[in-house]
Amino acid sequence: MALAQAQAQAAQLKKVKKQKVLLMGKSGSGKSSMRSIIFSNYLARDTRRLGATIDIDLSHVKFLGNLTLNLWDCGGQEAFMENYLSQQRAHVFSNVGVLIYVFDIESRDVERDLATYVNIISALVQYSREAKVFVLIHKMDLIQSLTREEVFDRRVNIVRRKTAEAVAIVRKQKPEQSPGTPGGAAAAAAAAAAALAASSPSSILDIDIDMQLFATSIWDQSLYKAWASIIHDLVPNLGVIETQLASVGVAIDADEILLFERTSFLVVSKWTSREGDNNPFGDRFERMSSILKSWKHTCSKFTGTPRNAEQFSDLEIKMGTKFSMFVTKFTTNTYILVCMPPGEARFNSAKLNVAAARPWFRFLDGPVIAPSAGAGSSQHLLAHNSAGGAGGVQSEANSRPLNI
Ligand SMILES: Nc1nc2c(ncn2[C@@H]2O[C@H](COP(=O)(O)OP(=O)(O)OP(=O)(O)O)[C@@H](O)[C@H]2O)c(=O)[nH]1
Ligand SMILES: [Mg+2]
Repeated sequence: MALAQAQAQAAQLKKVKKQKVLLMGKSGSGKSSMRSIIFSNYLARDTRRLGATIDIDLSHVKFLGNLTLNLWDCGGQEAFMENYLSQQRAHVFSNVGVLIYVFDIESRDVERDLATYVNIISALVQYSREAKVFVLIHKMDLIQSLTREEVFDRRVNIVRRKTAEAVAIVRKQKPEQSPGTPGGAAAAAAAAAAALAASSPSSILDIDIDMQLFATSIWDQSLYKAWASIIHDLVPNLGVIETQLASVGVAIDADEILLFERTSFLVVSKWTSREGDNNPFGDRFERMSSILKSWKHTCSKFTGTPRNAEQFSDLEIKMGTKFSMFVTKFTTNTYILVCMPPGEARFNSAKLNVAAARPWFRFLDGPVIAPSAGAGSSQHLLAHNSAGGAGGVQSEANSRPLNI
């Protein structure tokens, strides 16, 4: 039984996942800006220099070792949008894993924006019914902070209503009619609807869109919260990562552990102790992403190295009797942040043990060749726990990090 489980887990660790991610929304809404900040180390102010995207800017973002995001940054000028909905309809909307739709909250033509959104959702539902939808209500920094929540809530209600409308359009769509799409597009849309209806006639009726909405701005950490949620569901082997992080956390008696992807500094996974759960700062995860990204930029500025270069391998913060924390290069594709209760010996021991745990997270860097490497790892770390409290942990005096 255990062997079968280990084999299944090992097979999973070998898989490389590709995801088509559509980034859509009106021209100037901020799509390329957020993409450049998250994946290309741009500063928010650098985005003012970005030109409008022409047609589709396709990029392949390698996220960890076994996830590739095929990011389709779709220029939002009207002529392009019409083209995606007509001539390029099947090409753009087929096999989509995630649609990220960006609304500019300051847009003057809300009705028109919403009408376009409805058309996009209808096309998505026709071609990629299983796709997840993330709606970002963007440029929230332009709204007075006192009314931000209210403005966001109002927009959420409208978007949800419009999404339901889009689904209703697809439900009603007869094979021979396709509203709102001209010429060849009508034929393409009708054919798709017909194929969908023929394959499973009842399934059109229970279209249920998996949708999440976020208020975002490139000027604060809200962008990291939204994008961490987007990638969270896409990361392969998340269960394995979570289990192993928990094992490390318990073994070293940490308050909290965060695992970051090394370029974007998005939180891939986290573990919090019961004590750590009392932390009142619910936005600390995205704040840490934002702080570490800024730290990286500062390092680059003062060392004269390119922003994309690896800027630091270790960062330690000791806050007297409150807490201590370290961020360290973990695997090739990740950094790990460990927050500990105060205490020098505990801190040093945690650093050694985190270094010793590295080999068991090697699967984060790519498909695992030897099945035992990933599969055995959680058992090994759990053995540390079951040894009972600090007894299972390597102590500072007698431990050495593994040579890897
Ligand atoms: N105030 C504010 N401005 C933003 C924000 N995000 C992006 N911008 C600005 O909006 C402008 C347009 O951003 P882009 O990212 O080029 O817009 P886009 O959606 O890619 O536009 P197209 O490529 O034409 O579809 C830039 O000047 C950005 O600096 C934000 O959160 N707040
Ligand atoms: Mg753009």
